[in-house]
Amino acid sequence: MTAPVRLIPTAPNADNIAIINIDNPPVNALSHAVRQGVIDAITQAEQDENIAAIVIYCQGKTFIAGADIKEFGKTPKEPHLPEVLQRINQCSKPTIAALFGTVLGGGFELALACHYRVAVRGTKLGLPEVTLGLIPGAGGTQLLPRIAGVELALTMITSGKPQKVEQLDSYGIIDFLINTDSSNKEHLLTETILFAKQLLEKNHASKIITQLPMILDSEQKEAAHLLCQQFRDKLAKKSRGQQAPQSAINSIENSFTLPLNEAMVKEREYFVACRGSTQSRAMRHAFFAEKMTAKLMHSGDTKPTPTDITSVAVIGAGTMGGGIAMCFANAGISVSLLEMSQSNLAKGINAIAKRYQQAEARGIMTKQKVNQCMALITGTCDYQDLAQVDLVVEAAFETMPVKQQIFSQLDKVCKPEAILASNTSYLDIDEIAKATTRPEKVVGMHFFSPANIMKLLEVVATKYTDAQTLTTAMALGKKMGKISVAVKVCYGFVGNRMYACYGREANMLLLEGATPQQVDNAMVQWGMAMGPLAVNDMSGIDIGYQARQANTERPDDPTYFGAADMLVEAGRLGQKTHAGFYQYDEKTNKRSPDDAAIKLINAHATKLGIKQRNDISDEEIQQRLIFALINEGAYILEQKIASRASDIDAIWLNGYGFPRHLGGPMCYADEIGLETVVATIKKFQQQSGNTYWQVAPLLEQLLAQGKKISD
Ligand code: 3H9
Repeated sequence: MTAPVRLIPTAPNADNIAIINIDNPPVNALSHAVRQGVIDAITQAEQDENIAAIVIYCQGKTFIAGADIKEFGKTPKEPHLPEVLQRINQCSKPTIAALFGTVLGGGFELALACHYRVAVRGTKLGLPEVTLGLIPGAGGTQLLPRIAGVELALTMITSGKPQKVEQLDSYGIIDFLINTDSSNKEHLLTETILFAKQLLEKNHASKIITQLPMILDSEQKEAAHLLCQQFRDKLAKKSRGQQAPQSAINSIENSFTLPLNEAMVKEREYFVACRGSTQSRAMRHAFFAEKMTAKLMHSGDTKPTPTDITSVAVIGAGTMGGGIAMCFANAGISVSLLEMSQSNLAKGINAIAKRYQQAEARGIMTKQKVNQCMALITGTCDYQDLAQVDLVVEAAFETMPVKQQIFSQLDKVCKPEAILASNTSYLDIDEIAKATTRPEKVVGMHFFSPANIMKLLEVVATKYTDAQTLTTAMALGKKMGKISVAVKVCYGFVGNRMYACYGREANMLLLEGATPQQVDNAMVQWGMAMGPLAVNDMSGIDIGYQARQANTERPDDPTYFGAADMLVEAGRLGQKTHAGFYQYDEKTNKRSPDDAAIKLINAHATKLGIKQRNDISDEEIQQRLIFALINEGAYILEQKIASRASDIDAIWLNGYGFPRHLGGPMCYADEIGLETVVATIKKFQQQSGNTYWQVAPLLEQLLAQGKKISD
């Protein structure tokens, strides 16, 4: 194994300039070997009299993208990153970082510790630590505000969002911006060496960090405190329940109240506390769970290469079909949108144009990008126009006869190698595939609404889908920026099947005497983005009602979704009728509790012979909804509908607003312990006496073996 860090004592055409060459694929993370290697290289360069300046340069696709996240769960090993950065900064010879790619976390901190920074256009700089439940732990909260100001530091550190160097031009972070992009890395190296030569010619010395100014007068200090408070208040709502953003603000505040060395010590304390927290463990789990979804379990040795998809068709120009068409267009793929009539088609395309206009108005997309996307979308009412597309996604009505008829028609007109995908949320895709002569090329691509916004894509393999088709659908998802998770066929697949158990308990609790706002508040308090009943009102209670009516596997139990079904039959469909579990103001759509709904639910409970109680606690609501999810997730794993527990977590994090700092339902189960989970499920089974609370055998088995779900 070659060392990941090498000192090249003489750069091309510059005898007195050394290069510290870092080569640690895939993203040059600051693993222990890299940290040690950098210290050794700096020491060696300092001792070498022939070396006058040092360029830090990386091989591969990016400059250092941060600390090695895999090491965070292990015993920390010296040298720690702050020590490495201090060594770089206190080096008596100028150190210059040559930046390209995604310069993130510890990578950006290392660059800030260098005396100078050179970058190519398009380089992204960021401190994404909060997305991992951390704060920058090697000077980021001190160096960034000192170099670029408190406001930028607060924005970048608390959002975790990287920014392009061009956007940061006026902040004094980059000393020299090269007018090429990272595709020309040799040019970056040549220009950085030239920059170093010029520094030496002009006799520029090292810029030791302790000399960085951060002197604010009392007025400026007051303004900076106020800004910190504004961020605190904003993030208390936006990142509800998360520790890291608040710790980051505290640490940034130290940058103008404490001397650098003291503030650095405090930063490290905050970092270490965050690193050891359950929140950070859960968020690191989420990071790797999302990366893992892309790794398909292949039965053979050969891994199929995805087919290149350059043109697609979408059947149905409704809200879902339109959103799916936008996903393809956004990824630069041409889309043919098929509708039954010209008027429906015109309506669908107009709706897409409106959504793009909104994106442009909000500054999410440029006019140029909107025009490019719209130019990629064409409409047709003729199936023959789909003869040459590489892939079709059907997003038509959710009934088996309609889907089978569409697939049979597609099979006749599409080229033999075309992939035929269905966006069905519940229906048996094995049955849909049978309507074609190419069942191996049929797959589910289950988008979540709004399709152009939601990150999740369930890629559903039928029992006929071949590896090539599955790999292609997964790769296409990635190209569209989705978290694609491969799952197998069952009613509702992974996400909606679990959601049915969650919704079932929410509805049951209403019949038992909880109010809609009590259920929703308890779940929001627990960390969900929205309460289940408010979500149901938003999407339309009738959608689930119709799906349950069509489901032949639906339990023969009038209490099952009894409250929701009764409300639909009473004409209360949710926001669209201004009445559902709540009432909605006709003008503003503002939600408020509705006594009429509560009366209807209570009367229905009496009709069903359910004795209501007034002792339902928030804890009971939270446990019943979340443990129902965990139990169903365990059945799903046992039945191999999902390949890994972490895939289930990725689905819930990206499709259902599960709080990231709790890592997903299966991660959460491991965190609280299977003993508690199993004992509580058994208690609910005893209390309810119904069959919904049968403990999944997998949970019992893991508990008996002393294992976790993630093992
Ligand atoms: C930090 O720096 C703390 C410091 O402040 C203080 C320390 C004291 N470590 O995403 P990709 C792996 S916190 C380990 O598919 P892309 C990833 O798992 C860190 N592994 O590529 C995957 O592995 P595999 C702050 C990492 O081109 C492979 O690399 N930094 C790390 O689409 C390729 O990843 C971050 O949070 C890592 N840091 O995107 C950056 N990063 O092939 C996190 C990646 O086995 N990383 N891997 O599945 C990213 O945002 C993206 O990976 C990046 C590349 C944009 C860099």
